[in-house]
Amino acid sequence: MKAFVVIPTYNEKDNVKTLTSAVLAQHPDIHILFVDDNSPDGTGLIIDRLVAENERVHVLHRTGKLGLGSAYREGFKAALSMEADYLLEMDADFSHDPTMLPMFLSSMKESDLVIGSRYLNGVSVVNWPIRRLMLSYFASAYTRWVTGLELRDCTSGFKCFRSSVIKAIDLTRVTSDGYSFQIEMNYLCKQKGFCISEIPIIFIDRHAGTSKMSGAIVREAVFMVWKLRLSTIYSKLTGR
Ligand SMILES: Nc1nc2c(ncn2[C@@H]2O[C@H](COP(=O)(O)OP(=O)(O)O)[C@@H](O)[C@H]2O)c(=O)[nH]1
Ligand SMILES: [Mg+2]
Repeated sequence: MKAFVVIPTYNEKDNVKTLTSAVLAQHPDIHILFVDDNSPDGTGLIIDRLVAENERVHVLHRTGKLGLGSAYREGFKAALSMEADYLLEMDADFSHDPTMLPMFLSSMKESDLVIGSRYLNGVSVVNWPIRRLMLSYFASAYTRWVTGLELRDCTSGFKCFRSSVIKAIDLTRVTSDGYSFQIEMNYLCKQKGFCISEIPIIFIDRHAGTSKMSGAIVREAVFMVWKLRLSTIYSKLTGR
């Protein structure tokens, strides 16, 4: 079994080394694929050293900041070409707890996509400013309302896909650049009838580095959900 943890990085120099040992320690069949967008803080060079030190660490270097969504699309393609059985998504800032990885893998027995949920049992988020927490919490409620997705956490970035799921989705038609990539992928998985489940996680705000969240990322998500909904209505009406 090969499980690839795909980790997009932009200015994460203080996190990648400790994260690598924490992730690799969880299971002997886990590989890491970093997708670094030419981070100005030198993250890419640190990752190159980690790749040289360990055959389970891989990296995709990109020319500039191209967004989290495209980082995952390119990372998934590369991981599939390295015969990944499972494709995991994880942030590089320890907001996602590496010790949860075995739980994701064991939960894949019954599901095609397992989502680490911050809102399964109330709210499991630590140290986020209230504004940010409200934004995230209501983004899920808004997404449920517009798309009909029945997930408690529609925007979580801690997930595990069976590789056949990613193969079944035409990634060239997935257009989100920012965090609405999570919504779009969840929605396409549901449309294709894959079995999706949520497991509870605790999300802790980052210690090192800064968030890449922006107004543009929020705006993209606000409109993306309507695009998804309208595309379903259109295909129902036209049968295409
Ligand atoms: N390669 C790449 N990684 C990104 C980009 N934007 C964010 N990331 C990474 O995506 C993950 C989540 O970003 P973060 O800023 O922590 O988001 P937040 O937790 O929602 O504030 C982190 O590992 C970032 O380094 C990007 O444009 N390109
Ligand atoms: Mg973060």
